[in-house]
Amino acid sequence: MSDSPRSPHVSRRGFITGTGSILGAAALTGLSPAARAHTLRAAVPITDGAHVPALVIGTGYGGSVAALRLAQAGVDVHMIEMGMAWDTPGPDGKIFCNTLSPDRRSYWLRTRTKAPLNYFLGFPIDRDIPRYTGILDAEDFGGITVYQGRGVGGGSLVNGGMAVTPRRENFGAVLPSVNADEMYGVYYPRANAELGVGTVDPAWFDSTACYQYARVGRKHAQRSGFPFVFVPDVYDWDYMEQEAAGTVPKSALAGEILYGNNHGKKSLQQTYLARARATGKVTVSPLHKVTSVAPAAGGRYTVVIEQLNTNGETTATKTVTADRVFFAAGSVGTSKLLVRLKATGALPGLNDEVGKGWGDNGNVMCGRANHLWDPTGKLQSSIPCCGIDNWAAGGAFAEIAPLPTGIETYASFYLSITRNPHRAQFSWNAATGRVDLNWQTSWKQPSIDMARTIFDKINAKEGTIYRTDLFGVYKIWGDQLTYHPLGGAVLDRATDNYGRLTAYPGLYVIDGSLIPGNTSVNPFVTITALAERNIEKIIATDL
Ligand code: FAE
Repeated sequence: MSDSPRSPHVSRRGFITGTGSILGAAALTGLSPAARAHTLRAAVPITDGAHVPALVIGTGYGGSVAALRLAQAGVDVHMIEMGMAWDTPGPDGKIFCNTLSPDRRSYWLRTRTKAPLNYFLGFPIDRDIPRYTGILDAEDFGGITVYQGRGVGGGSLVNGGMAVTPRRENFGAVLPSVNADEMYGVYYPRANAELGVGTVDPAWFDSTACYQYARVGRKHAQRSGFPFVFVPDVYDWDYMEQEAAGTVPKSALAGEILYGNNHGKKSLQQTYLARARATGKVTVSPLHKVTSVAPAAGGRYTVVIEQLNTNGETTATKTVTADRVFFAAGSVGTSKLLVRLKATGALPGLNDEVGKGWGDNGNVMCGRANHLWDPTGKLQSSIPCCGIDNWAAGGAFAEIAPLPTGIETYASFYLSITRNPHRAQFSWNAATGRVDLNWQTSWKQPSIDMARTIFDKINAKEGTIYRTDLFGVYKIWGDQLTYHPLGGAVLDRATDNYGRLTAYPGLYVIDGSLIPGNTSVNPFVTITALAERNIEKIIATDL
């Protein structure tokens, strides 16, 4: 591990002078979809009866960090991913579809889209699509829909790329058992450097049409006395400037987000996973889903894996053995697996904290209706780059989000992250054979109240009102969902302080399920940094 600590506050150009790997990743973003696909294609599906030294379940942030660092330590790694590889262009020449024309590539095994913002001017905007192993899973539980990325790269494929390090004064509440000095001195800088984090050039921000919506958001925040902050992102800002200049194919400026970005965004495919594959020691099996992990002879584990077709049907069941298994299936995926395996007798020794401590990172959305003299612009970059920080005074951090509809909406749109205290639990339902989550929709009320500390004040100051046409018929708050599932296998509770499932030597959790429900900002930098911390310890002491 040769990375040198860096400031978590990485400047726009700062990361470009960093490691060669990051330069390589940045260069990749400008390639055509076909060229990117060729660069990334390396999948050799796992075979029935195989033995692997390290098996990683899932290819999101936690899984990618684990794979890279294990491979660099000389360990052969096989990654199992239930989603597709997303390395092959479709008939339109593009790997991913955009938000304006969602097709079968958009949703995981749905026959109708389920857009997070699903109404416009009070009319539903969801549409029928063919059932397919698409990229965005809108997973429904009783009281909440949890959005997650499906495919090689996990959430990095679908997310907005907002790469935010929590304020240090908030860290004690985010991960109480973790040494903050180590995180801010070593692991946050390492994560930021590897992910290729940068910020928009403020001068370009002030002049480009595609951030008019964000400038309106800034003006309104500042006139009400709220701190406005630029938010780092893993999008290639130089590429976006070229998009605006019309010299390269458009992605952020073509409504690409939620269902993948064909250019510009440095997803894990361009960063951690590219480096992992370059070691020659990491193999990925897409469209493979882990269904069981149980102890086997000789301290190994038996892992059962279903191979899927693009209709979601099982075409083969494979049983392999692994010396070590890393659960990196995301907060929901890992929690569901562990809860089921404990309840059904495969891993009965898991402790009673498994499934507990799940939170939604306090997500809640809303829109404000602006005056006709305050347009937000018909061209909106799909990549958010700024926010309103009222965490200390009101318990809310609101990102100023785009509404990339292609028409003037006169709306300001926000995703707030709030200090919601509620925590839910996953439990095994033997009658249905499913894992349930006991989150209640009414538990969003504290989030709404915290978001209102910002937007009631802005509305009063600006003489504006909330939009009521974006989440239903006369509905102000997008309170039915989260983009940021966290917890379910909480660090130092369900696991030891480094993610070890101590009853089963060789089993580890290394994803967002370790974080107890809230990060005060967007979560993936914290998930990545924590994974860096934990895998370093595991490699040093367990291998
Ligand atoms: P994750 O990235 O979800 O990866 C888990 C992987 O495991 C997925 O690829 C699954 O398909 C796979 N998997 C699950 N179960 C199985 C199984 N049984 N067998 C095989 N594979 C399996 O986990 N965060 C930010 O910080 N900034 C943002 O701007 C941001 N925007 C977002 C926008 C959207 C629409 C969404 C959905 C999320 C956003 N997030 C954002 C959240 C972020 O993507 C998320 O916290 C991380 O991706 C979670 O990382 P994990 O490694 O925990």
